[in-house]
Amino acid sequence: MVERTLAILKPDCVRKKLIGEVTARIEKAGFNILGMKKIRLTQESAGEFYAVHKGKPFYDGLVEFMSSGSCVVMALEKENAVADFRTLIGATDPKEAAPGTIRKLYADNKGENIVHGSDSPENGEIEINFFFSSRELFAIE
Ligand code: IDP
Ligand code: MG
Repeated sequence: MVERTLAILKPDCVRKKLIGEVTARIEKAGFNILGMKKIRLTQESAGEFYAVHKGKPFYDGLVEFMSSGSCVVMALEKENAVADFRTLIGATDPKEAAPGTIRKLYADNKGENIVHGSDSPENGEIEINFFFSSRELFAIE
């Protein structure tokens, strides 16, 4: 099934000047980029985006990190996009990520792990709508 997933190139990705390399890997893996922009999350908006993790020990650090600099958000589309994107990025902790995955290649630790991917098609739609209006999404024609 053709699905959509949200990708966030996190502040560590932007600081390391890896926007181009990570985007190239995403395109080479077959994802269509429907929308893409640079944003800066406030602590409030980062907290809202990651509300599902509220109360977990890493939540405050996650909100701090995600609002510490700018991010690039992308709406991606592909057959089986959610699972395929998570395969491309690898496990949350780069130490556990498979060889050749984006997190294995570029991430420093479990918190600063370069990229976000949605965890279900339903959340993919919700997360894309968090950042993009329908007027900002364009199919490849
Ligand atoms: P995911 O990004 O692979 O879906 P989640 O469990 O949804 O992983 O966690 C969201 C984000 O919170 C992770 O990408 C990472 O930045 C951070 N995080 C998750 N678990 C930990 C942890 O144990 N220590 C530090 N940060 C964590
Ligand atoms: Mg997650």
